[in-house]
Amino acid sequence: MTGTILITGGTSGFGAATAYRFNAQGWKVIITGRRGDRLAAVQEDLGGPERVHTLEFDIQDRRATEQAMDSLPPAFADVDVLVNNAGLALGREPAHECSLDEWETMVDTNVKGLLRVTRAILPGMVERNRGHVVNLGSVAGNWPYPGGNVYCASKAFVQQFSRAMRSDLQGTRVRVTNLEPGLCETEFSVVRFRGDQAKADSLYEGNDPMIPDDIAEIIWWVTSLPARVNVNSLEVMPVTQSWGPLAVIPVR
Ligand code: NDP
Ligand code: 8X3
Repeated sequence: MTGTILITGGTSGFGAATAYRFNAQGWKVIITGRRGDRLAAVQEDLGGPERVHTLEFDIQDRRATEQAMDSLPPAFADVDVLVNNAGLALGREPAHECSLDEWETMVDTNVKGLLRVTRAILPGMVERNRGHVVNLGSVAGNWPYPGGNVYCASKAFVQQFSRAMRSDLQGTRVRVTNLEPGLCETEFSVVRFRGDQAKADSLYEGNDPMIPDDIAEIIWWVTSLPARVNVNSLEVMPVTQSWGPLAVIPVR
């Protein structure tokens, strides 16, 4: 089967890897992001404008997002798979020391951006009675950790929104999956540590993290299962990662 996939955040990491994975299977690909040079490079690499349509906008901007979704040319307008992937974490400080601006950036991107794109694309899927929304949740939506605060909360939102959307879509053939990865080496940590590459590298070094192709393969798998099957949620970690004990420490 081939079709059209829209991937938000297609300029790096999971999004770019997913664009390559689906392109290799003959799918038409729409990628979005703020970095126009990256969008152009992926488009050129994957066969040009007939195979890849690019949309350059900031997903925090509601009007720009709606305009971008409305601008899809007819050849790319019937989206079969939507991967709500654009997102970020900013900082690892405890809640009482965090920047309110950074908290709002995470909410505007991970929560509001995802809602805006979904609201624009979902009606067409329901009308055509086919489609699959894959949301990028995270282990952070399942398990709290120190310094995760708003990032964890944003991914918990994505998890529950995915489930609730499934309930709304019952009776249609539109599928919803919340994919919940753990440690995977992308630009995610450089962004989180505000450009500190050494700090980001130290998180991955020696830990054999997952790589973006692993996630792209999982997205390919969940979307190519028989149409009767819906993977509701899927948590994946590198073998090197698991849970820690609940913490008990004396109060000061
Ligand atoms: P990357 O930093 O490599 O990619 C993030 C993507 O999101 C980029 O394409 C970026 O595009 C896009 N993006 C971020 N902010 C905006 C914005 N304001 N407007 C438009 N696009 C935006 O990270 P990952 O590939 O790792 O992350 C992808 C998703 O997976 C995120 O939602 C993340 O939370 C989640 N995730 C990541 C994990 C990991 O360990 N890496 C684990 C679990 C979940 P551009 O900068 O060009 O705008
Ligand atoms: C990214 C995984 O553990 O850094 O969503 O929050 S984690």
